Amino acid sequence: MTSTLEQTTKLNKFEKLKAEKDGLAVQTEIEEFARIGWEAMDETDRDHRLKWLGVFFRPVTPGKFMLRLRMPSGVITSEQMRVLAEIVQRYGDDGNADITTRQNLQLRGIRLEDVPDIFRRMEQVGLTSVQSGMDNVRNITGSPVAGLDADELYDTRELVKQVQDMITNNSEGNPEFTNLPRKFNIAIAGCRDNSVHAEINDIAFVPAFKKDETQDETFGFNVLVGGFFSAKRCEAAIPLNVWVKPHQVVAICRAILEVYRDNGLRANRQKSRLMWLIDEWGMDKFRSEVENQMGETLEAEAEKDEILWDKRDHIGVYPQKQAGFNYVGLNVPIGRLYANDMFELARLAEVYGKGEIRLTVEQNLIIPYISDSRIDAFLAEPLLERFSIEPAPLTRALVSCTGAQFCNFALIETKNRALALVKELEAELTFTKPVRIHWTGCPNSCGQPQVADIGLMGTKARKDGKMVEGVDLYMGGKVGKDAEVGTCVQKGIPCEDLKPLLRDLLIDKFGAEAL
Ligand code: SRM
Ligand code: SF4
Repeated sequence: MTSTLEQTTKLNKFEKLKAEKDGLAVQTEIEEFARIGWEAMDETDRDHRLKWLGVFFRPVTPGKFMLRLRMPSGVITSEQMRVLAEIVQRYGDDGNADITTRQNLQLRGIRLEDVPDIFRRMEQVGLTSVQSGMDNVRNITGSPVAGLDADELYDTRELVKQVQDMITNNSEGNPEFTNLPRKFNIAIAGCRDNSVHAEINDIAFVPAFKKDETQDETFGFNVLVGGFFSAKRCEAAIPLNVWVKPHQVVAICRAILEVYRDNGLRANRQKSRLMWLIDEWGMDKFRSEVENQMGETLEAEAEKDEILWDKRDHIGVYPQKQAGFNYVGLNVPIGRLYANDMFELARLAEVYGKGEIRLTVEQNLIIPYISDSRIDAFLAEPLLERFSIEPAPLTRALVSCTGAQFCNFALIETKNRALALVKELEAELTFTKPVRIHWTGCPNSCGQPQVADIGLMGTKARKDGKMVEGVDLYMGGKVGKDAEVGTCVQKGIPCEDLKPLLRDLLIDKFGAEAL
């Protein structure tokens, strides 16, 4: 029989560090870490285990940590936004916040000595960052207009919250789910336009009706599983062939997570995401293990789902289902917010709305509940000159991952370069519609180049015999109804040669015209 020690020595670095000490154990040590400082800390705790609390050591900016929150369905109140603004304001030029591709916020410039106090202040306003990194379930996404959209089929906010609460034990931290084989993504869609990119999640719930015995339509979700992007492999989620009612969502998430936790492949980090287990077992076995874990037989999937629309970006003014009220989507170029922006957004949401802000997976935001009579005054607010409701067509749909400014995986600078390039192209071309350009700094694909019209993935390219920053070009990503994952069509384009190439592409394939 192999001893535990022998087993541990065969494990890869990450399995080893989790076996030695659960990531969440640092929860009780955070005061001590804050006291001794990051330089004196055990490196494994600092570089890895702190991520279980959402605190990310940044080798690019040592001593200035990133704090990744959890924001179920991307909903944040003015009060919460103000607390986060105060947190980043303290760090002057180092402090800012990025809206992420999972409807979430990441704060920059955080000093370790402040973390215990930051956590206390977050807790007071109902915010948490627990289990937001490493081998945990990421922020759970839902429609950003849930509860507002007259055409929604189901308001998923409460379900998203319940799933988060189950996974995190109501934000206390939950050792049941702190040692998954790898990261894990969940999305719950209640609208018709697939606003969550269901297809790129490990579990996705998509709306679907079934007829009951009396031929009445009952609302539920078809369940998709195994979608993911990684440097080595990208897969769209595939049907579990199961349909669940809303009240079964938490239970099936729990069952899938338990099956994955206990059986998922752990030897090779590149082959540990859920789809690899599904490959190994086949879908029938996977489904029956999930049913065993739940202790019930699940209904087969509904014949068709209700994702029938193109994806909306929500930028602009839209009437809500609540008569007399509107939600207004603002474009936040490359998702970056500074403390003053955050204070101002909190104020605007309170003065004109009901103190609520929503974030989108396109790294933009929405302020709901603005009454018809207040719309004109709201639109005249100075912040809307920068966070526009009518941005230029490329800026409107631009998404970018963090890139080299803060991320040590990055092969290239992304956010600033992305913005500068679309500004130049917008000055030279006219467009009939927005073109969705997504930048990602390395093959990890955090900026989701595979869902874009034009996806750009950082790489090293060769120019005049020298290695320079470059991109691989992705095309064919389709979102909304019949979503499809795009693929690489050209490799190794030096960034300095990109502008003419994109210009031609926009003219040839997307109907742009030279000015
Ligand atoms: Fe990501 C790792 C940023 C969405 C796939 N991702 C990282 C790290 C934590 C790496 C690191 O430690 O530096 C990045 C932090 C950089 C920083 O300082 O900001 C990072 N990922 C991001 C964010 C912030 C990009 C953005 O600018 O919006 C997104 C945060 C979402 C959130 O709120 O939790 C983000 N990452 C994604 C997505 C998109 C999605 O979920 O829809 C993906 C592809 C989908 C997927 O995971 O299936 C993604 N990130 C990865 C991977 C590759 C995973 C894999 O299975 O191989 C890594 C690397 C890893 O986990 O080993 C990674
Ligand atoms: Fe960093 Fe790469 Fe993710 Fe961009 S895609 S945030 S460079 S890990």
